[in-house]
Amino acid sequence: MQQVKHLITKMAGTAAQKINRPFTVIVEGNIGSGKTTFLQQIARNENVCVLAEPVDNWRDVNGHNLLGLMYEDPKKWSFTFQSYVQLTMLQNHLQQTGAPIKLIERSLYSARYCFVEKLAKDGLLPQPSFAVIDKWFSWIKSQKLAEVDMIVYLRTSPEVVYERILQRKRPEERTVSLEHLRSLNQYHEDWLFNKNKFECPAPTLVLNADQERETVAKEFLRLEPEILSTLNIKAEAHG
Ligand code: TTP
Ligand code: MG
Repeated sequence: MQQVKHLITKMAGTAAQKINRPFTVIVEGNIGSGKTTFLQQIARNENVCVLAEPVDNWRDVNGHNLLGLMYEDPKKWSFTFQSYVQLTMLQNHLQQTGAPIKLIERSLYSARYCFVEKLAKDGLLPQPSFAVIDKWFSWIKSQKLAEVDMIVYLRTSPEVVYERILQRKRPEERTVSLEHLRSLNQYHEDWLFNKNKFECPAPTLVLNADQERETVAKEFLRLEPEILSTLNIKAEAHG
């Protein structure tokens, strides 16, 4: 959607004087919340570098489908899978681009604060394995290798994403239950909405993503003044 791209361009232009790297937006939300679709609505051109989530890479690591293995036997494969997810997320954060704006589906943060956290709490990721992933995560953060400027949180209800996941029929996700989505939703909510669990690495814009995708994009546009003020930017100075 051309206008969405225009708005992000405007935000990035206004923030450019403050930072010496691309203005980086991460798009977060439960499985099936519409992150990929949202990114696709931002027209691709030389000003915007769009990095969709590397799900296909997770399905073929030297011929191994780590995503599939993780769902089949989480106790055995969660550490392997989440270690690789962390690597591919870091690669996205570090991806060089000449574009002034970078949009990333998910981030190191949601992998750690939602998925890894849940696996550990559910007893599927042993504490020593959790500790290793967390040490890597903390070190990456301390080195400022995953800096972000804005979070777009596509907020959904578990029932809606459950339906979408059933419809899209990703083979690995056939065992995903409504209960699992409710729990994952709570991790996202505590992190990005209630803000009572983990730090938010950037100002967060919350969109109701139960709606049709066109409506979500329109809502994003309608919130322009709020976005700009959240980012402490005076829109009129840069119109
Ligand atoms: P999502 O990262 O939520 O991506 P999606 O493409 O399903 O979302 P959208 O429809 O909004 O575009 O999940 C992809 C799959 O990877 C899903 O089965 C959950 C799994 N996953 C983990 O198990 N651990 C992780 O750390 C991440 C990031 C994903
Ligand atoms: Mg996606």
